[in-house]
Amino acid sequence: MNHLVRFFLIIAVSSAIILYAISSLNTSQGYSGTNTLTVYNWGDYIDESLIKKFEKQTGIKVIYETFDSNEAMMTKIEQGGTSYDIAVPSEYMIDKMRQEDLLIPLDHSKLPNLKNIDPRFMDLPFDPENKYSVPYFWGTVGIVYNPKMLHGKKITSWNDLWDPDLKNQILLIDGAREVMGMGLNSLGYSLNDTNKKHLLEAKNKLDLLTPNVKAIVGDEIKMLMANEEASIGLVWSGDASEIMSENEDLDYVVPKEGSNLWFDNMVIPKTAKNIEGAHKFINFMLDPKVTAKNTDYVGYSTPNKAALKYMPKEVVEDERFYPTPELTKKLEVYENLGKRNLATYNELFLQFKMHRK
Ligand code: SPD
Repeated sequence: MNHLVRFFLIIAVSSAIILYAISSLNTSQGYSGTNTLTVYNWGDYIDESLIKKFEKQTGIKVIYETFDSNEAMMTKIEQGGTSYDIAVPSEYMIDKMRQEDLLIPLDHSKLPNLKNIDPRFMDLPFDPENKYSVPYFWGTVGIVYNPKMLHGKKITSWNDLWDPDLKNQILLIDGAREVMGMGLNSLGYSLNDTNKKHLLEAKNKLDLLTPNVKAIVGDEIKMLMANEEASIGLVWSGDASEIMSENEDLDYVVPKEGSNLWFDNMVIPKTAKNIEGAHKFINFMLDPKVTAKNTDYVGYSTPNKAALKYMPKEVVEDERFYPTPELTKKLEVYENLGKRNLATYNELFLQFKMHRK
């Protein structure tokens, strides 16, 4: 045998051994390359014991990754480096992904548990007939506050936050649309305003809030508010509910000028490799008992009507977190404003963050 043939033989045998070792390692853990499922979700947004339960029930191994904003999620999906099988964007990003052909249509025959969703959360403008998305959680944006630290002062308006007595007292979630939205709403403008003059006015007004802003943070806002590190927080309603379960002194309000009503839905991105498994995962998450357990853990509001009977009455009857349809009608859902306008929101938010430094 000449040297070259021997060389290629050695390479072939070593590759076969390595491939065999990898595949037996996976098999010994109960999964193979084809029955893994990569789930991309917001941080702190699932009861992880349910992932274990799903793995046990289906034999599918879940690889779980998290993001902290719609924009970060979108960038990762567009880059296409990871084969995400499930993602959980909010409504305006679903609209954008759908328009950019980044989503796979759902096979509703594989989602019998879809019947559990309250029709109020189905067929919404960002995804007519739920062709691409299934409701996961929903809520509002508002202010969580600590009346004890505020010496009984009540918060009812966005403009209350500009009170000079609140120096270094406010925490903001790190979201461009949420923070810019607060500036816009406080001036009486829409959350979907694209008028450059109004956007700049909102950003300038936010700059004036700077002395009161202690920090702009991610999920740690829950721990900081519960531990009374600040007296006011701009938060998503589910985080407020979680904070208030840790510290009963706090309260949550949707300001009188109006605010945002949002929906986070499960989708199957174009990057998916396990479309069958993705449908199984979505259907599993829609099971009423699974949803009730997930909702209890996460603290956000569920759109799953069938799950409500497995949840504490005081939770589902709390109108701060399950606002009535009359109330939600007064709130605004973020629209997909297009690449240019979204970039303007992000840029102005960044400038506001820099202004603080
Ligand atoms: N920690 C989970 C946060 C999920 C918040 N999603 C709300 C998005 C509103 N656009």
